[in-house]
Amino acid sequence: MHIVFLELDTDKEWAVCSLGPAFLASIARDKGHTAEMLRIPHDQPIDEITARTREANPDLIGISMTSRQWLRAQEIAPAVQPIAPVIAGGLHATFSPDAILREPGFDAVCLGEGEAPFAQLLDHLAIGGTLEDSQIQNIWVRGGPHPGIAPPIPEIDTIPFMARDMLDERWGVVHMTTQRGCPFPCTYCAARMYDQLYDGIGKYGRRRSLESVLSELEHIRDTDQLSYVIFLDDTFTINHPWVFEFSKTFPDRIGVGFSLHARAETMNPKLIDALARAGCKHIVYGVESGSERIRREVMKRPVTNERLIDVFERTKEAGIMVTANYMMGVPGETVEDMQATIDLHHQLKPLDFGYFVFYPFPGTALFQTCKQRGYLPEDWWRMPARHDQSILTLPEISQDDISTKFAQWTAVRAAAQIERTGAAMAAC
Ligand code: B12
Ligand code: SF4
Repeated sequence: MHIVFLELDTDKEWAVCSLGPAFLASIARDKGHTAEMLRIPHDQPIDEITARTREANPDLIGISMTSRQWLRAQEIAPAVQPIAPVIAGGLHATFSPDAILREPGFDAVCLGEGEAPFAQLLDHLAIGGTLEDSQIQNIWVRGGPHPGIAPPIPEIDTIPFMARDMLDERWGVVHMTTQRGCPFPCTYCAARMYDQLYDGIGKYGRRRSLESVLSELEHIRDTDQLSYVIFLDDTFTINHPWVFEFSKTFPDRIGVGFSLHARAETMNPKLIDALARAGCKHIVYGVESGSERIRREVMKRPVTNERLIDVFERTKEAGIMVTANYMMGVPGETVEDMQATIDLHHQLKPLDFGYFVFYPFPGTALFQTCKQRGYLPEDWWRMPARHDQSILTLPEISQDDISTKFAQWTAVRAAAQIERTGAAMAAC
């Protein structure tokens, strides 16, 4: 069978594609099937997409979806479905399966971790079965009953390495995951919802052995090109013994620079120094709010501003570039709270930063809050998941207040760019 995954670019082409299909393509190829990825630009007309898909001649079409990709998927799925059955998966599909199966164009949705159910589905289709007569846990077929959820794969070292041709990687910059799941309870975060999906069924949080991670990197270096590693784990710095061991071994066995995402609360000076010595060049920290009240009461992140400032300083002192991510427009936030985030940013002084208007991802605790309190518009699932405009009607702040703050952040960014350019010119 030939499986075609459509990678739906939204506002821009990301440097790396969805990782889910890269794992599933490996599974399919191990079983003797073929798989390819068609990258779909955000403005490609539907008839061209249909023509490309028809030319690829799929037996099954897979679409991986974040909430932002969902609107585009609604346009594309009905157009390609006459060519082959369409199955959706990914974060958004897992937490909004009923909304997806209500729309035309989707034959099935894969809930949660995809490797085992996808393998079973391929086995079933390969012997002449159909999606309709499949009865596979985690694969919810249109019109059928909820399929139930199987436990996640207990030992993630057994999952085959990603099929890297599906990721569109360039110049030897490779993307890696060393774990699945995150133990923290942030109320706005979609990633941690997997824990709730598997509550009472199995443990979603699992880390690969160091040996598995290093041998994948050595394999890439020996067979292709390896110049830099981007670790995409939600929080690379949980499980300190693992991270210290990694920091000792990585320079000798791999010896290239790398970047990672971390939660500031997990950092300490020893860990920062160990990572810097191992080749860490860049850390992305989620700060989210400058208001300790909002972090503590709304986001379930009871860290102090003082601690954040300290971690940022120590990271920079160790020679690691820092990016901070901020959010605005969460329930309970006031205009003063949003300003506190900008004020904290000026104290943290990261090299780079991202600023996002809060969007309530389905399945999260804050999504439930918004739903219960009537903050969500009725047709929220048909609206784009944007990061520059709020879809919520909040009692404390208006959509205009949020847009004004977003514009203020844009001005902060412009000023930072001018400052950087000035510093670079002065250094010349
Ligand atoms: C790596 C990453 C990226 C990468 C790759 C994206 C991707 N989808 O893989 C890049 C850099 C492109 C990216 C960009 C963005 N991301 Co991002 N990203 C992640 C991150 C940290 C890891 C994803 C990952 O590697 N997962 C590992 C794989 C194995 O898991 P998986 O994706 O769930 O896939 C499994 C199953 O879902 C299933 N499956 C997946 N696809 C399919 C398809 C089919 C057909 C089937 C059958 C099964 C299946 O099988 C897979 C294997 O088990 C997650 C956090 C997280 N833990 O999920 C955030 C996350 C997915 N990103 C998020 C967001 C918000 C964004 C951005 C909007 C960022 C921004 N603010 O601009 C953009 C949007 C990208 C887009 N195109 O829409 C949110 C999405 C929330 C939501 N409900 O939509 C997450 C959950 C972060 C968060 N904490 O909330 N991101
Ligand atoms: S630490 Fe990051 S990945 Fe983990 S729950 Fe919080 S926001 Fe999500």
